[in-house]
Amino acid sequence: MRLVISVVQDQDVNRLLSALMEHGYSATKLASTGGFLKQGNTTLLVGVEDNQVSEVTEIIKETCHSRKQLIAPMAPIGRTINSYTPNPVEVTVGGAAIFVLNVEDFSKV
Ligand code: 2BA
Repeated sequence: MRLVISVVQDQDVNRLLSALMEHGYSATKLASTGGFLKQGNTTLLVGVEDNQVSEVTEIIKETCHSRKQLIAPMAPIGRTINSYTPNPVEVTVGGAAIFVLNVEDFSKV
């Protein structure tokens, strides 16, 4: 069994959850915050059989879009003076960051 952990943008999460449910997958939605932008995003946990990983990954790819985001000048993007940004910086966020972990054991009690 595998655990697919995906960090997705909030704008994509409802469509992604609907698509996962339509295909019969269970998912857990966690509110999360990106370390770089310090903005909200969503982390989904999906426990699947090994042979289902590619389908879940494909659903995530189809549903989650990349978006460009500007970090305003002067905004602190870290805790040190080295992360000070004098000019606007454009970053491309998403589609999704996907991690696939081996699951040692899974049970429902
Ligand atoms: P954030 O950490 O807020 O990052 C948002 C976007 O900022 C990233 O988009 C990337 O384009 C840019 N970025 C992140 N760190 C950077 C850095 N040190 N220097 C320059 N630009 C940087 P994505 O790569 O699509 O990531 C979207 C969100 O997914 C991230 O939000 C974070 O919450 C999560 N994520 C991405 N990679 C991760 C990883 N290796 N481990 C854990 N979470 C990750």
